[in-house]
Amino acid sequence: MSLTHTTSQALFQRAQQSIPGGVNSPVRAFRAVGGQPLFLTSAKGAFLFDEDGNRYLDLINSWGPMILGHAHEVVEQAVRDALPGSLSFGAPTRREIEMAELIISMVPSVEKVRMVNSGTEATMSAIRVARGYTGRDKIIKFEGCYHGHGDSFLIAAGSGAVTLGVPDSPGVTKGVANDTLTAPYNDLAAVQTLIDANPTQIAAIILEPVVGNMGLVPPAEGFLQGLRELCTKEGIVLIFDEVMTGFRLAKGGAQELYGIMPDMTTLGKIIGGGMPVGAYGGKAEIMNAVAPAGPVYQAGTLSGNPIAMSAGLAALTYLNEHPEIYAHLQQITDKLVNGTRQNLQQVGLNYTVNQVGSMFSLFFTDEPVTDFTSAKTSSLQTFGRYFHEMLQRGIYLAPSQFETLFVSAAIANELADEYLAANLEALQAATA
Ligand code: KE4
Repeated sequence: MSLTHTTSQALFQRAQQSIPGGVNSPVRAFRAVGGQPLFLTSAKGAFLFDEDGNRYLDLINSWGPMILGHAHEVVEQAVRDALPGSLSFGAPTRREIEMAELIISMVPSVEKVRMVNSGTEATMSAIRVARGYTGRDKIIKFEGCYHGHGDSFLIAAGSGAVTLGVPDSPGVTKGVANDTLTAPYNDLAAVQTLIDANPTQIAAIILEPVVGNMGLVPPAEGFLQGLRELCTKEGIVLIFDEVMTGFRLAKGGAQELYGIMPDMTTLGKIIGGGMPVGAYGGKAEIMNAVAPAGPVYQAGTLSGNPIAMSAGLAALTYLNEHPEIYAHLQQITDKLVNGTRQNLQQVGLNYTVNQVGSMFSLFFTDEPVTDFTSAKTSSLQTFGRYFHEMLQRGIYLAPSQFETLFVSAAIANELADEYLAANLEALQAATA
């Protein structure tokens, strides 16, 4: 049965007349996998519905936020309750205090937190604060990690940047690029070399404590602890970018899972329950450098927006009060990953599958994937064929090899079976 996409195709033609590339975020355009993007109309639980009436099992979940599943009653009701009170004031509200207090109670290292409107705003602001707090200019990031589209991060960036072949984007000035040093992920020696070559000049090291943006790459044994020790020794601010991992890998994110305390944490995605919310926080001593408490300026018209806070508070409160969700996510994702490995064996393939909690990636390479270089040994052509074979079977994957999949609590065992049946057929078809 071949799904038809005629309405999506017509909408995509029309969209390209008024929106660059027809999309409001590049990775959505299917450039990495070929074909044309689907235009969606609605979603409920584990399913998405497109303009042609097709139903898909969702393994992106809006790139992470929809951990409870789509249109969850608790989040929807919270938004309905907030709507009559106007959408925005641009003045402080009680809900922002409740949100800050809840984040501080859930994320081990956060003593103070500032709300913003996206993960990019959170990471841009966090490095500015680290630079202002230390008086130093340079930062270290890791090849293949993505921290949003801030100029300082579009150097050897992952996610959509590498998917589109622009890991170093035009428009980023040499001055900015000179202050961003890069090292291979999981390579402590390379970090030490950069520190030795730039004594007392490095303000921050920022990383995805579990990488999602080159596909899923876990931290090697001792990597996070090693970075923690280096930063403590050198007076460098250690920033965990938990925009993806925050509230997903545990209530307290990767820092809870691995027991490592960063100096600052950036958050996004799940924090807004599907609404545009980001946040950055950390040690009070550092966060007190943020205006108006301190001199480092950062602002936002819609920061702490009452509707967005209502959605985020509902989602985080539900996760905080239902820790059994994390056990369910682990069980379902283990089933998906173990089943995929069995399918690979059945079709005689030795591809790599990486997983941490409810995030996983199938890499179309026989090599272990531990950093950007090894991730890039994947066959993008075979991945593209596999992506469309799964789409035709009603499974909606991330349209890029260099993205992770996100499991939602709405995916139950029988849906995992549906995924695995499609996975076996799609692997056979894509590699025939
Ligand atoms: P946003 O500005 O997109 O809210 O967050 C940027 C960001 C920061 N840090 C990490 C670790 C991230 O993964 C992201 C954004 N993730 C991508 C998915 N790889 C968002 C999807 C997109 O770009 O459309």
